[in-house]
Amino acid sequence: MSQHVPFTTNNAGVPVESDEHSLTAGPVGPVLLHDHYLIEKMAQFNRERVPERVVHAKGSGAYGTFEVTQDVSRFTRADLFQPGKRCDMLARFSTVAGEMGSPDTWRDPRGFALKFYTEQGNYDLVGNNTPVFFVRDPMKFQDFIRSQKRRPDSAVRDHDMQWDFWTLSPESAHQVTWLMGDRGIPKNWRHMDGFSSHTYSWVNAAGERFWVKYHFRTDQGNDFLTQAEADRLAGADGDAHRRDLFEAIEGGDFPSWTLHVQVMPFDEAWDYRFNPFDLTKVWPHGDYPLIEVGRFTLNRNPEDHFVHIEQAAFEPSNLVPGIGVSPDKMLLGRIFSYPDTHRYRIGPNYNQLPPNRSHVPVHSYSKDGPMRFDAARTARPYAPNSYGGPAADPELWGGPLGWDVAGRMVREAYPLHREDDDWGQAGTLVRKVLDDAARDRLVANIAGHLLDGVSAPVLERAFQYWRNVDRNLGDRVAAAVAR
Ligand code: HDE
Repeated sequence: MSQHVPFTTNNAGVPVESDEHSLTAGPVGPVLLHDHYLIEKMAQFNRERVPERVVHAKGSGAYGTFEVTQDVSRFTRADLFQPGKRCDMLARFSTVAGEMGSPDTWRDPRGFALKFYTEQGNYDLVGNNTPVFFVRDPMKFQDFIRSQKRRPDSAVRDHDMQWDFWTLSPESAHQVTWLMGDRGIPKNWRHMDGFSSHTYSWVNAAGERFWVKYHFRTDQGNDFLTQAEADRLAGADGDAHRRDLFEAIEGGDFPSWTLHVQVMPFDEAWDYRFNPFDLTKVWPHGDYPLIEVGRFTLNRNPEDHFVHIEQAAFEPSNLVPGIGVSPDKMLLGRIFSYPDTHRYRIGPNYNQLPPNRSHVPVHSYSKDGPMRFDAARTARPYAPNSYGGPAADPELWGGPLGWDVAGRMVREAYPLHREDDDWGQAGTLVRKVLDDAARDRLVANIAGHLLDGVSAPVLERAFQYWRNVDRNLGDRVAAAVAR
């Protein structure tokens, strides 16, 4: 019994004459230019790619649902976090430095990008699986990334370059300790936590402001791969993490994460013992305990990876009423950078594409541009107008969300707090959080990395870097490299 299959059409819906044979002048004659279906196929193929993300190029994701489980309305008026609320969402996980086809199990932080389709538009939280970052000023980000990517001459990655940058940037110590430890290669994306990393601000209905950090704790439990397991998988199955997430969801085993926040009262920030906006620091849970907010569950694979994941455009600038930025310079830099990259990578109308479309009506005044899909919502495309066009409603935001600023313009480090040093929290992680076995793996991972092409004077600086984190750790690394 023959199954019904649709007949092939060209992109305009017109039935095509053949899937296999181009139009020629006789069986041995030249291919004819007016075979426009052949031309359409070749031309479309040449345009199948959009530029890959300059960082976080390799990744994948899924759709899901976020639901509030606890009442945090005393801290924020954000609609999506009010008791009883649920919303659709999209998550994308990624490695940072590798290209689109790179192995999922390379040692690297993992991106943890979330988009919540709220009743007040899209809210994006674009974090990592680490609570801290390598640098604390957006001015250093491009240099940092270049030190981790390929050399201009050989086009291969170079550990000497990586350690050169790290050892000259002591603020990287905390994040590099995470990276070289077990969390540097999660077993898969389902078995890792996610963090906002940055401090954000929240404001409640009464106008009281708070500083918050987000923690998404995996309900599957944290798990990791050893360097040897990861190296094997990198060759055997470069898409191991992609495959794992897709197959888990396909099989009905839906992964979930529980959202907690740390909340700092607004006025405590200014004389806290270290700068609470410094992205290289965590807030000790003893000072600011975790408060549960809700849970998200991923339950739907995208029907088309390119449409829903490659074209997904996450942007920390997508903030909704009740949630604002903080004085974290990295966050402020990112507020500019992401929409800019989307306009370049996908096009100025990227917000009309399926993964990026708001689930509530858009009443913006923007119009036209390449690939415009939505008609302008108003016949009078300017504000203010007296013909019923959209008008901003300041009440929705309840006033500007920010902090008082004064002073002259400077290019300086953050003002010093009492405990701002670069090594302390990395040392605490090594001494107090890791057990003996995890410390042994940390030494082995660092030494293995250093033995792969790191030379003097960078090597000596690397030993000192680890001695600064923890004297004993540094000595053990030096001994392991000398062996
Ligand atoms: Fe990103 N980052 N980043 N980043 N980042 C991008 O945006 C950038 C930073 C993160 O799954 C880019 O769409 C700057 C911290 C994730 O689509 C780009 C700075 C954190 C993703 C960009 C940072 C992140 C990106 C590349 C320093 C964790 C993938 C393509 C000021 C808290 C999102 C794109 C996805 C992607 C810029 C630092 C996380 C170029 C300038 C810190 C998860 O715009």
